[in-house]
Amino acid sequence: MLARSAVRLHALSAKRALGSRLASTKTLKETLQEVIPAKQEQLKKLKTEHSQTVIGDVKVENVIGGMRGLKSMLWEASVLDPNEGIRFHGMTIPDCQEKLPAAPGGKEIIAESMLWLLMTGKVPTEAETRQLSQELAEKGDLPAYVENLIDSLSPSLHPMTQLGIGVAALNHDSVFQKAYERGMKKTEYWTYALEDSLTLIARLPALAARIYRNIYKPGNELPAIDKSLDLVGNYTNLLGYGANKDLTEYLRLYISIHGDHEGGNASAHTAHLVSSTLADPYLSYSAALFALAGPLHGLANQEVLRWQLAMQKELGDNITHDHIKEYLWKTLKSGQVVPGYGHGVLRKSDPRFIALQEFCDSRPDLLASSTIQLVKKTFEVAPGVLTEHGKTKNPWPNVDAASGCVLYHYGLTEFKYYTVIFGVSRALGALTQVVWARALGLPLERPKSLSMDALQQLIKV
Ligand code: CMX
Repeated sequence: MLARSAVRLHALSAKRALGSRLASTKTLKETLQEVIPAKQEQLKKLKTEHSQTVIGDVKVENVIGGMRGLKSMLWEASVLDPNEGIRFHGMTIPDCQEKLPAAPGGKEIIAESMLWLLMTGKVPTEAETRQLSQELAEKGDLPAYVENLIDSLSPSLHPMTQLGIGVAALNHDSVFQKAYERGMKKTEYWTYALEDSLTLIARLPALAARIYRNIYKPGNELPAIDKSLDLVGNYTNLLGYGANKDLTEYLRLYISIHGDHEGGNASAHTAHLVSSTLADPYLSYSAALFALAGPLHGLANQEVLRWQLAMQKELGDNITHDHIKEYLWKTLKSGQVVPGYGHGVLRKSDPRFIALQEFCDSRPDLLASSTIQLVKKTFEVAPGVLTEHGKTKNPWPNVDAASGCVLYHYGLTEFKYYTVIFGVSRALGALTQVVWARALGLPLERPKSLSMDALQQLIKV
């Protein structure tokens, strides 16, 4: 009974949303409906004609080395080149900056245009982007039961733990889960996965901002979602920084270019694995957030700032290149990693780091900031030190070497919160995959594991 009324509600709200849109503008769902059949056909062909074609070897180093480099997952939205960095459906970050619509009055890519590109492989028009913003803003309010749940959590609980809890609880309203219980057809899976994914993305700003308010600004009033704003415009507003147009533009850029980084990174892979069990998008993305909360992954942006502030505290104001060198060696000799440097796949400077540096270079206040200057100076020294140290395969900076420091400059100084912003961003790519995995009918993930004895047996053969 409950299941049927939830499904009816889903159909009704979709109809209502459709009614209020511009008649000539296609929705994201309608555009997906058009592009899915060709992709399904492409997969069918690959399956029937090339299932047995060998594309690589499995070496012992893959099995004991965290599966690095093993080509074993289908991921449509983006591909990571070790030297050139990320491409979203073939588009580089500068391509996206040139072609994807910005917010009215803004210049940077917005989450909606990136989401449209990731989902459909197409550059959205201005009208399609605005319509998606409107759709998300209309779905953006948090249900009262999630507000109460988040308000009941201890402010000492890490913001990422709170985010994961909130996202998991949102599955109370999952239309995918309700439709599955009702016995939907496999061909319908993706439509419900899309509906849940859009609702989740829409609700992330209110959830993430509530966590921020509760922990750092208790007693502050949270504004209502502004139906005329884009997702990140609303997020900055809810965080209490809406008046800072530069910070809003920075977050638009950061959240868009950080939205997907192909499928093998721990958070994206976790979402894909969990959703392959047909767990709904909320549960799948909640699991991903706990992978993101690890210091070798998403927590690195918080760690970069902690590391940099400790360096500033120890070395004072006039920090020279030699000082930084010494501090880097001290970090390495104490057995710690240098946060913000190195990468599992990249072998050059991360283009996301470069895009954030360019953002800083275009603003005099950022250029004059001692925090941002220290990021630059560290970049001038760290690759040399890491190369001399000789362990990391990539001595160059990743996106996190810069991301948190810009937030810090703009007054968002609570760095334990930074990974939450990463979590809002990565939903774009991880949930795109959840929708496509259902549209393509990808199966349950189940790689073969081996014990050391079993591995040795195989080596003998
Ligand atoms: N500082 C010191 N040592 C480093 C290092 C760094 N920044 N990066 C790698 N190494 C070390 C590794 O710890 C490893 O040492 P052991 O052999 O003793 O285990 C060795 O170099 C080889 O590692 P690698 O193959 O180059 O890198 P991995 O694929 O194993 O790890 C990453 C990649 C990102 C976890 C690692 O470079 C690192 O810890 N960087 C610092 C944390 C960070 O910035 N993370 C953010 C990643 C960005 C993202 O999540 O998207």
